[in-house]
Order: sequence, then C-alpha cells, then structure tokens
Amino acid sequence: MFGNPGSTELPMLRDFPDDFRYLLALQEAVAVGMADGYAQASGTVGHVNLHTAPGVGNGMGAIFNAQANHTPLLVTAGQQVRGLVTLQANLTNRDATRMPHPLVKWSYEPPRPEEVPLALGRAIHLANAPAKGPTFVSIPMDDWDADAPPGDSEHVLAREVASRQGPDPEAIESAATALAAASAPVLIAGPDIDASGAWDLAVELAEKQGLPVFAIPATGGGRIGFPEGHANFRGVLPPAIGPVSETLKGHDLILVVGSSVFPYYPNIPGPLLPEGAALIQITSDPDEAARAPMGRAIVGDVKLALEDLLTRVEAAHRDPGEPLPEPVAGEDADPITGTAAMHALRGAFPDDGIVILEAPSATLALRNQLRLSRPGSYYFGAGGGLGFGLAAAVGVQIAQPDRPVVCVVGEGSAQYAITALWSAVAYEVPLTVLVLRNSEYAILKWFSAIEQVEGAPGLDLPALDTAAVATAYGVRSTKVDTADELGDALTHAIASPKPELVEVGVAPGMWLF
Ligand SMILES: Cc1ncc(C[n+]2csc(CCOP(=O)(O)OP(=O)(O)O)c2C)c(N)n1
Repeated sequence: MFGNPGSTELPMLRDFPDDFRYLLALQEAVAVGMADGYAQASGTVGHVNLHTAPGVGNGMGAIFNAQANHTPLLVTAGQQVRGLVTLQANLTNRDATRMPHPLVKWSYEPPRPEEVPLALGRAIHLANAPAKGPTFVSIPMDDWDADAPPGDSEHVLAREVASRQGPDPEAIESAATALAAASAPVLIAGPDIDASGAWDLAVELAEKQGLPVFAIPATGGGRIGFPEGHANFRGVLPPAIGPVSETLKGHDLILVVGSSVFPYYPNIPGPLLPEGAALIQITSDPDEAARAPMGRAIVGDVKLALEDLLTRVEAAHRDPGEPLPEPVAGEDADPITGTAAMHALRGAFPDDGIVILEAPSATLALRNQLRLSRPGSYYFGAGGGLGFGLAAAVGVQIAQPDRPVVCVVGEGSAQYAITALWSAVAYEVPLTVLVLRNSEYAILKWFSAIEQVEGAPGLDLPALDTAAVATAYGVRSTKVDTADELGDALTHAIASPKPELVEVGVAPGMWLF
C-alpha cells in the first residue's frame, strides 16, 4: 500500500497487518505515481490510499496518467464518519464518488460499512479486467469499527477472477488472410504487447512474416512492445496524423497491436492512412477499438490474439528492409547535446536495466540511442502529465529489486514529483536518477514554434539546482558537464546500492537521434 495518510485514514491503518507494507509518499501525486510504477512492473494490482478530498485532488493528475497507462490500480480514500457527512463536518468529501469520476473505471462509496470488503474486492477485480485501469473506493472512517457479516471477508479474500478474454477466432482468421494477401504489411507495436506478456510472440510474428516494425508514437506509449535493437525494427512513429501516414506510405496493410490508433499529438493534419492501405488493430480495450477513426479492430487479450494469429499464418519470405544504423554520439558541443548525453547513458546502461523516461526534449534521443530490447524495460507516462517519472521509478525499482532502474528526467519534470526522492531514501531504493539540465522548458519552446506562438512567458528555468535539492532529501548527487564525466558518474551510480542522482548540463534544443 502506497499512500499519504490523514486523520480520516488512520482508522484504516490501525493495527497494520504484518503481511502488508506501507510506503509513505510525501504528496499524493507521488503516492499514485509510485503505485502506478509498482503495479506495472510487478504485474499486480497496485493500491494507493489517499487523504479524503484534498488528497484525491492532489492525486488526480497521476490517476489520469494511470488511466492512460492501463495500470490496474485500486485507489482508496478516507471519508468523514457517516454521521457527519450531511452536516459537512471538516474533511467531508462532499461528492466523493464524482470527484475522480472520468479518470477511473468505477467510483464507489459502499452504502453500509459491512460492504467495504466486497467493494474493495470488486474494485480490485475490475481494475485488473481489460481494459485495465484505476478504480476508486471512498471509505468513511467509522466503517473500520464495524464487522463484516461472518464469512463474507473470507469469501472475498478467496475469490479469483480470470479476466483475460480471447478474440473472435473468425476475426483473427480474417486478419491472417489479409496478412497472407498483403504485399507490404507492417507491424505497429504498442504498449499492451509488453503488459500482456506477448513480447516473444510479437517477435515471432515479425520474423515469420518478414514484417518491418514501428513503435507507436513515443508521446503516447507507456511501454515498448518490440525490441528496438531487432533487425526488423524501423523506428518510432511520429506522433501526428499527417506524418504517421507519410511514414507508412507504401504499406498496404498496417497491423497495430496493443495500442490505440493512434495516440496523436500535436495536430498536424493529413490523410489518416496512406493511399491504398488497410488497417487492422488488435487491442484488449473496447474503447480503443471503438474510437479509432479508421480500420478494422479486433478486441481481445493481445497475447491470446497473437498466439491464435501465429497458428493461422504461414512463413512469408518478405524483406523487412535495412536495419537501423548504429547510434552515434553526434557533434561535440559545450554544453553537450541531449544526443551525446543519451549516448553516454547507452555506454553505461546494463543489459538488464530499466528506464523510466520523462525528459521531453530527449525522448526520441533516448529511444534511438538505447534501443531497449528486453521486455519490461521501459515506462513512460502515456497521459503526458509530468510527475510520473520520478514517482513511478521508485515503484518500479521496488517491484524489480534485481534490475537496475534509471530514471531519465528533465529538470523541469523532476520538480512535479521531487519528494519521491525522500521515499527512495527512506525505503533504500537503489534507483539512479539522471537529470538533464537545460535551464528551460525546451519542449514548450519547440511547441511555441509549431503553434506559431511568440513571446510566451514562463518557459525559462534559471538557477534551478536539482542536485542540491536531492542532497537535501538525502540522495547522493553529482554534477557533471562532459560526456566522459557523465558516463563515469552513471556507471558508479548504477552500481551503487543506494539512490543516486547525476545532473548533467545539456544544450537547449530538441534531440531526435
Ligand atoms: C502536470 C503537467 N504540467 C505541465 C505540463 C506541460 N509541460 C509539458 S513538457 C513541460 C516542460 C518539461 O521541462 P523539462 O522537464 O525541463 O524538459 P525539457 O522540455 O527541457 O526537455 C511542461 C511544463 C505537463 N505535461 N504536465
């Protein structure tokens, strides 16, 4: 249980059981982000407990991210005692279930204290059902004094819900037929390939069919669905409508697996599909299927769908094209470029490392330099709400204690969840944080040009000393300037059994390679 407690939650925490662990975050958005990272990296339902209305309010941006990430998450919050809600005593959440409403799959306050266990069970199973996402239960604080009817809790605890749903076999058969008939099909790999455990199947399909593979646009993909060092990998799709269809020109069948179609941003209009192309989407999320603006969709668990599809397609001898060139460090500069910084990270990055990324102007540089190629190695806030990075990195490292975790974060982004550093120290989480300091909101300056906005205030971050702040939280921090220093500092930090932070100055700009 991740959380930040208040008086309305204390009764829930009374006699805290030995077989649970409570991990304190100093602000609710951080508690939710930690639980999100933990849930995704452990493959279980995460639990975060928030402080009545203001705690839920603080957590909502992070719940938005969890929804976009398809993270199975139970969010609970305390509430005033039942007898004081109507007169609205202090800390009453006056409309508890409506508050997080559009961000959760189910929002509930049990009508009677006796129903709390069943409500929690329902919320957990629903969070874990496709499409996975957060659910919310508000619990009046005096409910913890009541007993559930004899036997009820035992039944709730013993329940299991097998919620994977297979796809329509006829639809998979017609996808197989379309693949066989296509002359230049392409696979677009989405985050739910990784989340559903279908990584090897996606590789098998690409190899068997000779498919070139793109990753979905980086801004909307919370996980990587295909090894980016694989010979069939062609790169990350650009994020906007026109450029996506431009990139996919020449393909007659676009098979999108485990993603929405597509997480577009910003608005660069164009045709939805290249001339003559058909699109088939496989997704576990009925809403992703329904809202796609073009193509055919098959709803079902991605792993089950790929297993089925693989039994129905023959090997095809297509040429997936030339592998991507090896990444290069690029030009020398002072301060170093974002590309050079990511190249230095590449040199220090262990094979089994995990990246949590929230460095907007270096997002593509990291993807292109690191070419992450193992499952469960990449987490990104698909909702776009800053604050996911540092918080989720703590949760991921707790879930994956044996894999080195590196959080790559812009100095602006780091501030939204900076208190996560305290939790990393308090719970001895041996995370490495790489802060890219360019003294501005670089991505917003880039967007200003695209949106033809001149003279916008509030885009500079002079004199923001993240390393000093980290030191105050008890994190050993190092500041470096050159690529060599960065490589050495990262190697040391990644090997350290404690949380470490490395801050490097980088030139402002957008770093694409
Ligand atoms: C919660 C939230 N508030 C504001 C934004 C808008 N926003 C997007 S990127 C960005 C700047 C990020 O700055 P930094 O981390 O320093 O990265 P850089 O752009 O310099 O690479 C901001 C403020 C957001 N995405 N989320």
